[in-house]
Order: sequence, then structure tokens, then C-alpha cells
Amino acid sequence: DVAAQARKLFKVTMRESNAPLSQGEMIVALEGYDAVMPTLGDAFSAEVFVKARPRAVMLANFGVGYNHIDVAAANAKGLIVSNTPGAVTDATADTAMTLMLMSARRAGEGERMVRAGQWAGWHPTQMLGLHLTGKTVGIVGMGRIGQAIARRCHFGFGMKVAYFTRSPKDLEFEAVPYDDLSKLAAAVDVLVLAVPGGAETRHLIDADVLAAMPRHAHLINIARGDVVDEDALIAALQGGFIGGAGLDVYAQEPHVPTALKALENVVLLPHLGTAALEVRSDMGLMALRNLRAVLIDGQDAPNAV
Ligand code: 8YV
Repeated sequence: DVAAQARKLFKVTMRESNAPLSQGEMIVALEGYDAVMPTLGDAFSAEVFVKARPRAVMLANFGVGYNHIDVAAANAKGLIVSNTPGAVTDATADTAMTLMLMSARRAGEGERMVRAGQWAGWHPTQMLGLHLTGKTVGIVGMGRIGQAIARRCHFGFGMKVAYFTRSPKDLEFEAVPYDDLSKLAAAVDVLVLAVPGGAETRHLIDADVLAAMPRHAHLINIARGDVVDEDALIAALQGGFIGGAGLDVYAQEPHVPTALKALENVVLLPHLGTAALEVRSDMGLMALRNLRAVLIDGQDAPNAV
């Protein structure tokens, strides 16, 4: 496993709990070790790098998204930051499809009904959802994960693909580029968010974009919670201005707004994006390859960001 591999290469200290590192712990880690392997919740902000006198030369992030790390501030203190692209792509795209199917076909709502003993029996118009075949999916963020989602939609589900981009991609299947997000939102049945997160994409999906979506359309977010204005999303769901939403990520994880939990037309997953043993193992091994390149072989990190 990853820990055993790590111990073959380095003297390793494992974090003691699953809780995110506090600012004090981050400073201790930077000052006491040659490298640190951060995860999602560890907020390596500019302040941390200002306060610390790092011995560490590297942050090998366990995950592809590194919006929790101020890379410029890390670089300014001489630290290289790397991530794990590729390793997470298929699992994250699968999570998007899980949410899309669950939201469109009302699977969460149906499961809650069965568990509550409230299923009165089948009838021809029971719990009708959105049929995906032939519908249009809009992808916001056509990087590795966005393309993996688009492929699943096109080849697996017979959907039409559109996407938001400033520079159209060369793809092996038909996909319509839009350079206007609201126009894309207006043209789709399902809008999927697969952008990196961070300051540049904060509240990209705001009240205006949500208002542009057709009333039956679903919003799927496997990116980062702050890509969506959560309050505007709650208002759109409560008002029935969109058909539903499938969320794996939230603005303040692990806090999920009570208003979201109260709604039937939203599927809520606990950031399951890459949660499969093989995938987490690949992510760890990829982070180790980056550490090895820099700390042992004196080379560049293959996945420096
Ligand atoms: C990971 C993720 O579990 O890779 C990412 O960016 O969002 C997750 O799927 C997480 O990053 C672990 O640190």
C-alpha cells in the first residue's frame, strides 16, 4: 500500500487524525519535514507561508484540486507544489454520472420513499423523471475530467454534448463549444461543473446563470462547492426554477446547508469524487513519484502545478 511504499523511500510521519491540519500543525509540518502531503481540507494559505520558516521544499498534494493551497505563496518560499492529475479522472467522472442519473431519475427521492414505507405501488406516472437519452449535457470545464464526463454522456448515454470554453477543444466526438456561460446554460438539459475551483471560478454559477437554465434542467457539481453561489442555488431549487441538482461538493465542507437537506429535488453526496481504494492508492503513488523525483532524484516534479 501507499504507506508501505512511502516508508521504503522516506522516514514517514503519518497524520494522527482525519481532521484538516490546523494552522499551527501546518507550520510545524513545513518547519519539521522535507515535504508534506496535504489533502483537501488543509488550507495552506498565504498566511501560513508568511508565518513559517519552511525546511520543506515540496507540497505533494494528494488529489488533483489544489485550491486549498496558495501556490504563489508556496513558490515564493521555495516550495514546489505537485498534484495527481490522471489518477482521479475516471472515478470523478463516474461520480458525476452517478449524480446525473440519481438527480434526473429521482433515485434519492425514490429510495427515501421506499425506506420510509411510503411506496404505495407502481403506476404509469409514478415518479417520472428526466429521460437522458437524446438530451443535451453542458460541461463547464472541458479538462481531463470534463472530457471523461462528456465521453460517458456521448458514447454511453446517447446525449448531445455542449461545453463552455474560450478555446474550442479538438475532440474525437461532436461537441458544441459556447463562449457564453448563460447561453450554454439556456441550451442544456443537464449542466455539469468540472472546473478546477479557486478564486477564478468562485461563484461562476450565480443567480443569472441559474436563471438562464430551463426549468426542467439539472445542475451537477463534482468540482468545488464555491463554484456555485449556494444561496442562489437553494433559491432556484426552492422556487422550482431548475429541475434538480446533484452535489458532491459544498462551499463549507462538511457543512451542508439545512435548506438543501430539506429539499427533495437535490441529491447530496459526501465528496465521494475519488472514493475507491484503487483510485486513492493511485493518487498516493502518484504523489510519491513526485516526491521521489524531487527529494531523491533531484529532478523536476512530473506533476508540478
Ligand atoms: C480527493 C478531489 O479525494 O482530487 C481531488 O481534487 O477533490 C478528491 O476527490 C481529495 O482531493 C483528497 O485530498
